Amino acid sequence: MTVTIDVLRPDGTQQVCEGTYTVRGGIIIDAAIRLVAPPVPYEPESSYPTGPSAGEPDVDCPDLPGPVRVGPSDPHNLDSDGDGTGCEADY
Ligand SMILES: [Ca+2]
Repeated sequence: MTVTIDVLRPDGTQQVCEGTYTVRGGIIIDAAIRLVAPPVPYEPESSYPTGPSAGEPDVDCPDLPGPVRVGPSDPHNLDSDGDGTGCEADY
């Protein structure tokens, strides 16, 4: 039996493992599981609050208390370096 396992570790990183279980008589008698992808750091941007939506009047960084998550659309042009987080430090 071939399996793929998504592992969410206690520190917030994610791993993907896959491998083969050998089952005989309803009992797992052997398992060969290996790591497929290295740990992916938990998306730090998700700890920021979501930025203003496109429907609001124009918002600039001084109007906000700190960094915000803007996503790829960035309707208020708050993300100068395009990494998905607006108003990081340079305002
Ligand atoms: Ca940015």
